[in-house]
Amino acid sequence: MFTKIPTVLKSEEIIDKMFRRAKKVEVGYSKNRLAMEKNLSIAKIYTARDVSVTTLRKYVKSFPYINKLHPFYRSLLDILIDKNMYKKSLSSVNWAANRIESLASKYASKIKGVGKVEDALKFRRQFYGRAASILKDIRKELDYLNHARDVIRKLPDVRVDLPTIVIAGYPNVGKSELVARISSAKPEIASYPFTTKGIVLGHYEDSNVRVQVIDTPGLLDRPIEERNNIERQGILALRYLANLIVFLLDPSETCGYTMEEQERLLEEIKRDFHVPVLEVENKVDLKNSESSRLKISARSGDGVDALMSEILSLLNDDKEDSES
Ligand SMILES: Nc1nc2c(ncn2[C@@H]2O[C@H](COP(=O)(O)OP(=O)(O)OP(=O)(O)O)[C@@H](O)[C@H]2O)c(=O)[nH]1
Ligand SMILES: [Mg+2]
Repeated sequence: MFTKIPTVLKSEEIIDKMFRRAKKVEVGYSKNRLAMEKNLSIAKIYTARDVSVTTLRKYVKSFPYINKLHPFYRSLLDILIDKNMYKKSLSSVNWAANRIESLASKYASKIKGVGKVEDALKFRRQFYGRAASILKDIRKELDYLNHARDVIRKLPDVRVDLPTIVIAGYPNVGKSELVARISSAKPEIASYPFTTKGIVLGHYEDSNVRVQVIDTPGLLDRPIEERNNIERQGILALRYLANLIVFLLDPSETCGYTMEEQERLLEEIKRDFHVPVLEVENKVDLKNSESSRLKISARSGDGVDALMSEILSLLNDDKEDSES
């Protein structure tokens, strides 16, 4: 989704590129040395302008407006980059492009009026000096944009337009096994800024709907209290994506966590996310509890069809709620 943002050159690199291209410019031979030098100087100035201005404007155009992004991405970027610096950088780059453009016109018309070859050369050099110094002035801003590019490109490439379920629960309760069972294709892994493991994206598909299924190893699998503020916000960003959280419990406790611990995490997620939570007990083949929760075995597939119909019906309610 964000892969089209180009690498941002350093200001020295743009200056080099600008001079390299201007140097190659030639004009047709003319017996009138003055006319020829004037044409040549103007042509070089325009080339230098085109190279630098096109480069800068391409950056301004390809970086997203953070405020127009989906709230999921917006909330992640709020934590990951300095929004003021980001905006300031883009507007400085835009300013530099405009400034170089108007200087080019100004110097071209000065050169048109000169009567001596040396004056044409002098104005050409003056333009070069000023354009280069404008580019040097935005060195920090260009560097910042390049940093922002690296951050933005690492954002998980999710489908914000699809109904989405997020699978939560302690490690080893069977989240991955469930995602693999209900996903039509092999799930993909996308990086997520607050976990080294990455999130897993699968899709459930039948003839009527397509649902995005997100497994969150390392994110929704331990008490949120154990997280620092930034991590917590990063995890909570998932609420903008999830239409439904499916919380898996393992009553057999073979996952290594007691039901008491698991219930505590469940309560915490219900409290913090403000997203409907479907509670599901997994591994019924090992232990069938007394509770009234939905029960499945992700391993054998028992109860998974019933779970899917429940999920689809809840997603449908959610859709009707948001439409009414
Ligand atoms: N008996 C039984 N074992 C299961 C079931 N579902 C998952 N398991 C097993 O439980 C173990 C953990 O399953 P995973 O799907 O990797 O668990 P997870 O929640 O994704 O774990 P993390 O990725 O570490 O958070 C694996 O050995 C699974 O084969 C089930 O329904 N019954
Ligand atoms: Mg897993």
